[in-house]
Amino acid sequence: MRILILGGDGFCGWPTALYLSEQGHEVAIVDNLARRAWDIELGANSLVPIATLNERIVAWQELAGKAITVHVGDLQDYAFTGQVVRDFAPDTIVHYAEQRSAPYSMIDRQHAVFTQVNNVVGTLNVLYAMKEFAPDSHLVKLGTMGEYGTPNIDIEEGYLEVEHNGRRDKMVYPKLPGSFYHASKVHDSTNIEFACRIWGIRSTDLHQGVVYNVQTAETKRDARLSNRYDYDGVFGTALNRFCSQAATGHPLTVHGAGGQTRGFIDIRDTVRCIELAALNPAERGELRVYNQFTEQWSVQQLAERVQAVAGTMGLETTIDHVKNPRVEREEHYYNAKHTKLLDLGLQPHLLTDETVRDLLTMAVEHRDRIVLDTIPAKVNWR
Ligand code: NAD
Ligand code: USQ
Repeated sequence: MRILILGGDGFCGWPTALYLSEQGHEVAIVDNLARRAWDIELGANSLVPIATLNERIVAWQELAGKAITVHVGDLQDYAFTGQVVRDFAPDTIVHYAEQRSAPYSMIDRQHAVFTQVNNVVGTLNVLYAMKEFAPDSHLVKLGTMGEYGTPNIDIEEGYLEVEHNGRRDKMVYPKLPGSFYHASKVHDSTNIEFACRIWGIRSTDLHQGVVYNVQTAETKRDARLSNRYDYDGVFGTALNRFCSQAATGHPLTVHGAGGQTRGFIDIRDTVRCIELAALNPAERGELRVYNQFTEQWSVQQLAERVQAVAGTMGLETTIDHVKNPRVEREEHYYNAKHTKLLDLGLQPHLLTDETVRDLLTMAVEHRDRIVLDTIPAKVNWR
């Protein structure tokens, strides 16, 4: 297949590009390199050194003998986006290219506005480019489990059967996002559903949980292919962050009571889920929603897991219940369905002590690079 990966220089996009290229698909990347600029803005970095996008592409060509084309540009620029879609003529467009940090979106008004404009306008431009230049292509859009929030009923995959005053209907599952970032994903979902309904666009909206782990079989092949490892208080996410903290002797930063439960997925399963969605496209006019995670845990459970494995490696670790900078439920019901990707053939990598040990080993190896001041989560939701 011809697969265009928007956001292909990022944490999920880069390993996806390599994996799909390795499977024999023709892959092109679009990225405006904004993620690298946000590191500079925040004084943060990837725990594992990463090569430039150019160096990455050259290394992949050398090692795998496969070409990936790159288009550096911004999805907010419609002339650019339209031209890439027209020229590449993709079968599938995988859309990762958004500002994806909840804390970043909550820094202040400017960051909230930037996040929503970047994400919503970028996605609208992609939809218009598809309508104009590639009406039969399939949009595989990265949404988030955080669109649903933490309702007191089971979370379904996108839609809910409702009976009201004696009548029944299937409706989009109610949304309760937890940040202006998560809200931008809700706005995207609304726009995508509308575009499918009026223009016959085909789309799969993958409501992905928190991604953990860093490397895949392809990114491990050479240091120049390495994936990024975010650990800072703005872009770092729960499990990977706890491993980096254990490696530096920093207490594990559980927010408040730690009962916050989320769906999690290994990066190796992320790349496979994208392939499964691409190989089994939605019908014209159809918007499918798949919940893309494999297991659910509370942050307290994750911290205890990391603490236990770190202990076996001689890393003494404490767990700190820091005052929660976010406004979120710290104890709640959580039961989210996630069978549709399994039905398509996903064989999940469930979390093992070995994976936690790999992350800890990687973090210990590079711990001199950690900027200690960036570890605490300082962005306040209030
Ligand atoms: P990332 O920030 O590492 O990668 C996103 C990439 O998109 C970056 O390389 C960035 O430069 C690029 N980008 C952003 N705005 C752009 C624009 N306007 N034009 C062109 N390029 C642009 O993020 P990630 O962790 O790889 O996440 C990818 C997607 O998956 C996001 O949409 C995110 O919401 C979703 N997601 C991520 C996670 C996670 O835990 N990382 C979980 C669920 C969903
Ligand atoms: N948390 C801690 N301590 C930390 C970091 C996080 O207790 O040091 C808690 C948070 O308060 C939250 C939970 O862990 O309750 C998850 O936070 P996170 O930073 O790991 O992930 P989140 O902000 O939800 O965002 C990440 C990605 C985002 C994606 C989302 C999937 O950055 O792009 O959309 O995961 S989901 O959570 O399902 O919405």
